[in-house]
Amino acid sequence: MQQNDTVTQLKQEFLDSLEAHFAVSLADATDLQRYQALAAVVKQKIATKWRRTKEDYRDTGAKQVYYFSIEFLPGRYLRANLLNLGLLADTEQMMTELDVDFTAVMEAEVDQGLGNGGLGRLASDFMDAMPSIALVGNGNGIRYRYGLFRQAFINGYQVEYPDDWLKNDDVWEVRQDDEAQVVHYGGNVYLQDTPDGLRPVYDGGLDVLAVPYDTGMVGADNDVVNTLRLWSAEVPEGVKASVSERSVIESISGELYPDDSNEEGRRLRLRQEYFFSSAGVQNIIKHHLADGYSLHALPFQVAIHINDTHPTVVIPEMMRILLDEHGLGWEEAWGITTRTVSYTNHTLLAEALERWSQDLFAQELPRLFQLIQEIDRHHRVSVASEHGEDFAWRTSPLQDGQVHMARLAAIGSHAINGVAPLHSQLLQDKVLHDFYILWPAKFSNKTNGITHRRYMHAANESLSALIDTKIGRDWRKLPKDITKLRDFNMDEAFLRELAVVKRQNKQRLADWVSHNMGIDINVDAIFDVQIKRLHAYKRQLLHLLGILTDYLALKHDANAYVAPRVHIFAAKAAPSYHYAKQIIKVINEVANMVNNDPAVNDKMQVVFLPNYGVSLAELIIPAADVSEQISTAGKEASGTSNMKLMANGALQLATMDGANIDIIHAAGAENAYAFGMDTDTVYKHYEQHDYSAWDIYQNNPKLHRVLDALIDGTVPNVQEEGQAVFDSLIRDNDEYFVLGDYESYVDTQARLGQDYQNQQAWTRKSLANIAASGEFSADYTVAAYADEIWHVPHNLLAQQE
Ligand code: 26M
Repeated sequence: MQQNDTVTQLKQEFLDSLEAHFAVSLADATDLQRYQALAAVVKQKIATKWRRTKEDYRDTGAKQVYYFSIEFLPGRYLRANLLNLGLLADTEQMMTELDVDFTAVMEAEVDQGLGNGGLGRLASDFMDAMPSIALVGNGNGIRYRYGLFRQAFINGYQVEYPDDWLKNDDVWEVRQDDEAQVVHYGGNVYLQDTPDGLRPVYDGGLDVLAVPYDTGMVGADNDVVNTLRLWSAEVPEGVKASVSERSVIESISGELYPDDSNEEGRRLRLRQEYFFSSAGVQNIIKHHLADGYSLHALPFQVAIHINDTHPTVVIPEMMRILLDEHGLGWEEAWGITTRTVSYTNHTLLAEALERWSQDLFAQELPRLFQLIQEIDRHHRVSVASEHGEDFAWRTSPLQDGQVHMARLAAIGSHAINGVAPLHSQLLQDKVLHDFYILWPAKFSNKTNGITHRRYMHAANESLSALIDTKIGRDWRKLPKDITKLRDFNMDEAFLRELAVVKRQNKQRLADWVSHNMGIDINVDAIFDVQIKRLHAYKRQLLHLLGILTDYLALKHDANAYVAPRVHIFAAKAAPSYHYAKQIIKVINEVANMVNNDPAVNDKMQVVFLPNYGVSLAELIIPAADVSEQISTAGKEASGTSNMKLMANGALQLATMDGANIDIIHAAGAENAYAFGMDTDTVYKHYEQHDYSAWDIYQNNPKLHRVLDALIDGTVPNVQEEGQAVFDSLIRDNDEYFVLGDYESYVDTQARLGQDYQNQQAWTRKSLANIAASGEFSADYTVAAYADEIWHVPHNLLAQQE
């Protein structure tokens, strides 16, 4: 066995840590103890770099970026941290030498799920990218006591269990008592004349102590460790709170809201938004002043970015601090605030644009409400003369008894961006058009990105290693360099090796499915993957209609040609989203029917993996052949699983929506399967009211039969749910144009199935996707934010197009 000093030292540290923490030998230690002991060793290595980074930022007076997000979705840290520290290979070797199952050790770590989906995971990808390009950027969010629910299926129905993620302590976090902040809610507020001008006087209300827990965000192959700060709600010291008062306070960081789309106007949710926004801003300003800077220097020292509208209250909160606590005038405070804050929009769905009842808002945050009234007044005055009363009305934060958060964010920030070119265009043309008229220069696009480190180098180690053998390792620092792989697309030996890697990854997933679900899936079949939140607009239903089409074809004609496929779903539905849960039930029943029918079994299987999250994504994505990205055009802001799947060599079956468009463009149209209506067609139907699901149903016999299968007992055990799905399509005229895209979808699937049979040609297309994935690295995304919005330095080398 090869001797390596790092491995020898690591081994000693690991064994010492086991003894120090648990007083056990390796042989007697559980996987959890092994995990915690190893994590403690890693944390020690991070700590030195972390301290130095913090000292360096303080000593150089570097401008700081703060990324405010109501969600972060980190998943597991151990493997990603080892990778970024350059210790993954050595740790693997150590575990081999010790005869320890390293996978089992890593799986003992809890998957930290303090987010719902794309938005939260994007925030965590940015937390990986920022230190990796030596950008001074920190996260600011909520340390929910319970994260997103754990999902199980019982009789095909989704059942939710609490996510008690702190049961075993979080090894990575550091509680920072001396950084705690008081956040105030409710009560009455009066303005009193004082020698310094009008000052608010508070009467009653609730004080909550925000205690931060910091986690080091480790840069890849450098010495930078940034900070993710998550706030926890506690009773302030010295306050005598009754049991019920205590529980009101602690509920503020008690649990993550499991809904990522519907505006759910709950009081507690507003309290959560204010909680981390206020604690974060107070803390930032406190440090800014302690470091000796003037408040006027704030926009030069600090950039606050708000991830969607959930932290929009930072705008009035900053005004409150500058006006009430530091006596600045309105205009100077407004200038400082707007030049500090920037805003990203993440949705085009009208029902997801946040609005709060003014009554509720005024009860919970009375002083902020006064300030929003003042912002509203200033806004109306400044736009009415030039653009008219109606325009002023439409764009005002306060309208019809509601506070419109996107309007407030647009008015109170100096930059507004969408997350893919189409999305940014639609923001300018439709959703935020009035604001674009007012301030065109505020608007830009910043296409989302992903971290290849987690989704490729860590989750698909053998793929990255194989690529290294062809183009060296520099592409890991400069992801666009992966285009050099294109030189090898005629290298047949290489294509075979790529296919071997894919097959191993498919086998790994098949083993998991066999072990956890008792279903043996065919690794020679196409792994056709759709993994994302369950939403009507994402159209898992279209995929399901495709499955039923194949099923009925095989049942009615034993000689029908259907390329063997394993359909793989994973998705959580919001607990209150009844329709989404009905779709889950129908998919599960179809899966049961198909998987237990020997007449079709060798041609098709359907598996719905429970409890989708970051860790399951890391298992599924490397195994995917096909990436289903089939949202109604104009609905998906960007998508990010599309990028992760592409980087792992899956071919897109996709509508021209969100970043799908850019992925198809980068990979080449011949290396993807685009289908369906485009955005213009969708909008024309809206304008002309000429879409008829009924007509499509009547005129397409194949589709007719598929839909009838939902309600005539063909699919068993879905009396109610099958009818509900049928009604949404036919009676309610199919809001998301599933039937309108059906024909195009099944035709494209058929062509794809044919193409897959030529393995070499298919692998060449797969290679084209991998080789084009570099531009979707979050390193570039974050660098673009840094250059164009935050105005902070970084060390990512600018690259030629
Ligand atoms: C709202 C209020 C209070 C608490 C939470 C929310 C909330 C949380 C998440 C609302 C929406 C949330 O998520 C929306 C989301 O995930 N959007 C997705 O963002 C991705 C990253 O930009 C895009 O790739 C997806 O297209 C977009 O759907």
